[in-house]
Amino acid sequence: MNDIADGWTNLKMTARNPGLGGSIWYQGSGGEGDDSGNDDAEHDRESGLATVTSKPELKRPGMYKVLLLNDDYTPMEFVVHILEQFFAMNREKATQIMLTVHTEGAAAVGIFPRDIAETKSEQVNLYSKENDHPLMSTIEMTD
Ligand code: TYC
Repeated sequence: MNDIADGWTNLKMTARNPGLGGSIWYQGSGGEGDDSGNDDAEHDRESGLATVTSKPELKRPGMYKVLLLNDDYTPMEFVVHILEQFFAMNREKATQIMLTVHTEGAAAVGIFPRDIAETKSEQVNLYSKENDHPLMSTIEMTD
């Protein structure tokens, strides 16, 4: 077993390592109670304590799509400008994505950690409002 934490892997907790993992420890063959997913008991060679490893409590943060929504009024050139400025696209890519939104109704324009996706979407909506265009973006969790 590899107990070196990589930031996401759970730590094994023993009497000497009362860590964050929430594991339990017990002596001998007590055996009472439901250790909910902790059936991977092993014997601690030094102390004679049986240790149980809990299931990981940290989950990798999800990624979020920033979606751009079509409307009937925002000028195409303004949408291209948004995609260049906020999503670092070149003119050709920005034009292609803008036309996809125009014809399909919406398209993902980038995938980011949640905070960054939220900020980008808010920036687009604010900048559009400041320029009197109804262009809207939103975010959506990836699968
Ligand atoms: N449908 C708009 C027009 O015909 C163009 C447009 C494209 C608007 C993409 C919004 O997200 C958008 N002027």
